[in-house]
Amino acid sequence: MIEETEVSRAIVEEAVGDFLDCLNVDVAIAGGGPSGLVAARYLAEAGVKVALYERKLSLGGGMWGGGMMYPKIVVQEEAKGVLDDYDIKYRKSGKQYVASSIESVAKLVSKAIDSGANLFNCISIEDVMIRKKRVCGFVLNWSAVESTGLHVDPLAVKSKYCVDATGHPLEVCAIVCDKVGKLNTPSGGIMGEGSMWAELSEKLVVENTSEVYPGLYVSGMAANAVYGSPRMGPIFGGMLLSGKKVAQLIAEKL
Ligand code: 48H
Repeated sequence: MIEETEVSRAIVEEAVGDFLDCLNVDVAIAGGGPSGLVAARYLAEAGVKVALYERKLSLGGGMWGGGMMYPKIVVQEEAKGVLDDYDIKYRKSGKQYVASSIESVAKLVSKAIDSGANLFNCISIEDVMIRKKRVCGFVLNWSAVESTGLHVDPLAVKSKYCVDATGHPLEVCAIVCDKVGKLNTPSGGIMGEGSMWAELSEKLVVENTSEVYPGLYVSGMAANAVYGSPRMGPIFGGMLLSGKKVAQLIAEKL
C-alpha cells in the first residue's frame, strides 16, 4: 500500500539530507553543461567531494541542441579519448568524429553520478562568498525564486575551490569581477567572447581553463568568454578537455 504522506516524507528527508551533506565540500561547480559535468566526474573519481549546481531542470547545458538543433556534436582527434572514456559511440567524418548529442549528455550525466559527484538541479548560483581575498563558497537559491523574482533570501555552501562552468554568460566570474574589480586576466576584467574561429577557440579553451581569482577556476565556454577568446560552434572536444583539465588542476592542489 502506498501512503501519500510517506512518499512526501521520503522525498523531503532524502533531498534535504543530500543538500545538508554538501554544505561543506572540496569543490563546488556552478553549471551542469559538458565542462562542469566532466569536471565533476574526474574530481569525484580522484576522491574529491564535489557538488554541482545547475539552474535548469535538466543537466547538459548547450550540448543537447548539437548544431542548430541537429542532435549531433563534433569532437576532434585530441578529445577522442574522452569519448572513449565515456563509452560514447562516434563515427569518423573527415578529420573529426561525430556523436549523438543526446547520447553524449546522457553518458556525461550518468558517469558523473556513478563517480559519486553530487548533482543538484533547479538551483542557481546568485553570489559568492569571499574571505581574505579568496572565493570560498557559493550563495544559492531555487531557480524558481530567481525566475519569478520573489524576494527570498538565499542559502550558502562552502568549498575549498569553486568552478565557474556557467557557459557563455560566465555568471560567477561576472559576480566576482563586480565585487572585487580585478581578475587574473590580461585586462584584469572580463574580456568578452570573440566571434567564431573553431580551431583557435578549441585550443584556447583548454589554455584558458585556469584559476581566475584565488579559489575560483573557470572552465568551458566561460573560460573563453573571460579571456576574450573566440567561440567554436558545435565542437565539444574543447569542453570535454577543459572539464578534465580543471579537475586535474584542482585535484593537484587538494
Ligand atoms: C547555476 C547556471 C548558472 C548559475 C548558468 O552553456 P553550457 O553548456 O557550458 P559549457 O561551457 O559546459 O559548454 C558550452 C557549450 O554548451 C557551448 O555553448 C558551446 C560549445 N558553444 C559554442 C558556440 O559557439 O556557441 O552549460 C552551462 C550550464 C547551463 O546548463 C546553465 O543553465 C548553467 O550552466 N548555469 N547554473 N547557476 N548562475 N548560470
